[in-house]
Amino acid sequence: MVKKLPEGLKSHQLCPGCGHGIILRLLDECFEELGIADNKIVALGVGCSCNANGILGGDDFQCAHGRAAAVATGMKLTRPNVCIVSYQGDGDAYVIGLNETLNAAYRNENITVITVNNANFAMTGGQMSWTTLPNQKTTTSVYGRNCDATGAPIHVPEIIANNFDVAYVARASVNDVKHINQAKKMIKEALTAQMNGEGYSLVEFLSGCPTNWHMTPAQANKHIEEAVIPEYPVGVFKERKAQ
Ligand SMILES: Cc1ncc(C[n+]2csc(CCOP(=O)(O)OP(=O)(O)O)c2C)c(N)n1
Ligand code: SF4
Repeated sequence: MVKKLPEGLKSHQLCPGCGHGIILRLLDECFEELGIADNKIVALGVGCSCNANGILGGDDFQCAHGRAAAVATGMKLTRPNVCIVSYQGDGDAYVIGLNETLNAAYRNENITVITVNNANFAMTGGQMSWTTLPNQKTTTSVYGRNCDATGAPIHVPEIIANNFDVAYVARASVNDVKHINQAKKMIKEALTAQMNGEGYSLVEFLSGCPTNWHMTPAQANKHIEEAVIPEYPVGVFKERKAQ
């Protein structure tokens, strides 16, 4: 069965096997199915996430690197009835923009943050990120990440869920059909939490980057199952329904 593409979705220039394409399609499907395709703005991080600019239907805004959660906060305060979503890579949201990410969660801003964790700074050529796995080779950890020197992989969803009074936090994966179906439900829960005024929601996606991982798309999906998910468990970490 061929599934109809969401109305506004356009073709893209991402690498074959890149997780961004699947995540953006899921996002567009959720906007359409929740009836908010014409009542949402996406605040874009800098990175391969910028490609969303030409893919997603409707309004988006290109933010400075790391600042999408702060921009989304401003959008929501001035347009409280519009669904506001930030779409950011792990380097954008968890390294250069960690301050903005945590502060928006700390204040329980009524926005939805989508992060794409591909364990590296992809757009700039595959440098080490805070999410890079122990011993993972990148262009700035050529012998493999040494956590004694660099610190260990960061688990931002767990930090937020365990410390802040927010509405919804989850981690998804798009490496196989089972996870893709689960991921779509998580996006809908996060967007619904915002539309119900429950507060901050975040969904992190584990996403393959075959180009910088030097793998085929199939190898990248297998790598997510065998190496990435054991470090970053998939699941719902916080779910608060409206009182
Ligand atoms: C202030 C600033 N510093 C650095 C850069 C260079 N830069 C552009 S994209 C990027 C990495 C993005 O990585 P990530 O957020 O993980 O997204 P990905 O490309 O992996 O999807 C960097 C460092 C920039 N554009 N602006
Ligand atoms: S470099 Fe990686 S994250 Fe960027 S488009 Fe290619 S596969 Fe996707």
